[in-house]
Amino acid sequence: MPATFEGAGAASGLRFGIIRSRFNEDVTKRLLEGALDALRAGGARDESIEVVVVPGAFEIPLVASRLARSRRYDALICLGAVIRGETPHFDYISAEVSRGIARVSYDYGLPVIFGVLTTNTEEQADARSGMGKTNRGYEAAVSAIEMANLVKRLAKLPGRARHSPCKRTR
Ligand code: INI
Repeated sequence: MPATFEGAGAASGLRFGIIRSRFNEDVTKRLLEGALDALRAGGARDESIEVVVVPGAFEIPLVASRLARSRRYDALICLGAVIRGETPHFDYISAEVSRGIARVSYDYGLPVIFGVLTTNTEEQADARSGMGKTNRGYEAAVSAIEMANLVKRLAKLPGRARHSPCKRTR
């Protein structure tokens, strides 16, 4: 059987950064509560969690990039709510925030989890930020724990020995 790698494990001993946008604040505060519930349930201590608040979802990637650059965290969790009914530029904001978050993740080799709701209505946003495990913030934090453990595990895999160039003999 081939070796299989999964990110099983707890959140204890890991550091998490959370970026929460203030736009649609009722929703994003509930996403934050969900994320904190999942991290605490996984064994994370409050001292290992830091929360940064930004004005809107559009600003999330910049702060994610700054936090990733600090090398202070094992995973970042991005929480926001973009609701179509409220803006003609819904498509621009949701495209940029998703692209930006993915880019930070690839650039830094760090799990940067997409916990941004993009919904057509406020009702849909409410439904995805309620109590319990279907809260998108809760789900995002569960993914963050899994990915932080997986990336740590993969980092310990030995690489292949490099070919050393032949020495010239006279
Ligand atoms: N930001 C959001 O997070 N959600 C929205 O639904 C939203 N709407 O509707 O416009 C929104 N706009 C603000 C945007 O994210 C930036 O903060 C703003 O454009 C300043 O750069």
